[in-house]
Amino acid sequence: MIRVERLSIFLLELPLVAPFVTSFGEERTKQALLVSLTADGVMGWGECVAGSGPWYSWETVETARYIISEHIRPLLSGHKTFSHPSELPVVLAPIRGHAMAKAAVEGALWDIYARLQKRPLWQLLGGAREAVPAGVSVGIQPDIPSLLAAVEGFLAESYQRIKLKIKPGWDVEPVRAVRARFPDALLSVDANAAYGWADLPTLRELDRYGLLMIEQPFSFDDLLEHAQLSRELATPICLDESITSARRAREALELGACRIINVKQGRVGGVTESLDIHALALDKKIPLWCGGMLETGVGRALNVHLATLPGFTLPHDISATKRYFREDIADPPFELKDGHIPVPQRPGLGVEVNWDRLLRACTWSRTWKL
Ligand code: NPG
Repeated sequence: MIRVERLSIFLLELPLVAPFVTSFGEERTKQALLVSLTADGVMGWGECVAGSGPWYSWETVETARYIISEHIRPLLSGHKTFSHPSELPVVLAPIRGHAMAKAAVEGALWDIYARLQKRPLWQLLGGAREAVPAGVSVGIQPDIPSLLAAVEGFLAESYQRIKLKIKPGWDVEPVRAVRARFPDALLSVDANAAYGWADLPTLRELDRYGLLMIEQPFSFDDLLEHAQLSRELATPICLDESITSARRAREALELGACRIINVKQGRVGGVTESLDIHALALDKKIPLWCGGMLETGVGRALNVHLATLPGFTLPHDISATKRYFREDIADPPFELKDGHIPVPQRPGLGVEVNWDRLLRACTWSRTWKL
């Protein structure tokens, strides 16, 4: 039995090594929200993947801070004991939506659960890999030469898949240039919902470059139009933003809206929901991969453990720590080894929060006795 005693929230601000530009804007610093739970003297950590503004998702660090403090905390106080982390989503079910806020707390409970058993999390999830293939997501660059230089650097570091962020006006030309220079690279594109039917000629053009997938071309909450688009293109459509739960994943597959799913445990409401998507994907033979949200070492560790599951067969948006931060708040940093990220083998998430660095990056924190 896990008896949770304390809940803490930490808001952090960490400078990114380089600005990250997507179709919805530029990030220079990472605002992170970390959650810790204490049970039986053991502390577990979770990271909320919400951003500073409602651009990728409607959730933000501020909405998550509010939901965790004012709504999740009382539900936790009223429950307190868990025999398994998968019981938490049932306790939190009265709160509609707010997947990222819920997932952060569930992540901390999984960490405690595995630490109490002195086993690495991947073993308890049913993972079976010692290292996971690392891909890299390349933000929109100022020009083609900078893009080619960035891609060349990442390939030299042995990243297994290059994902190019695209938006109208920065799509066919960068893809053509990268494909011409690196004909054998595993290449995909991510539109973050920046296109519509009027862009069909552009999408057809992208269809000619042997891409592994086109990720979330249409609206963030659409399934139907993606199903229609899927029938127009040879390149598989991968959905990210549109898949907000296992139920949505089932609907997407039923409609033929995607042939690949990007799993972000935060976006779908936690590890338990991700495991449901994983079971569905295995059943339907749909390849999965783990997306990234520029997480600190805490969230990155959880992604690495999840990515060890057998249905996660494509390279992930899990890159080495140094690609994001000069100084992360968790140790040890994740490093690339032959294009793979080794899976932590110590108990729980297998990373330790460095309190000095955490407190230096912290802009607000609060602790409650449950
Ligand atoms: O490697 O963590 C990473 C970043 C991967 O491109 C990436 N993430 O749309 O998937 C995305 C994108 C993102 C980043 C979205 C930050 C929202 C915020």
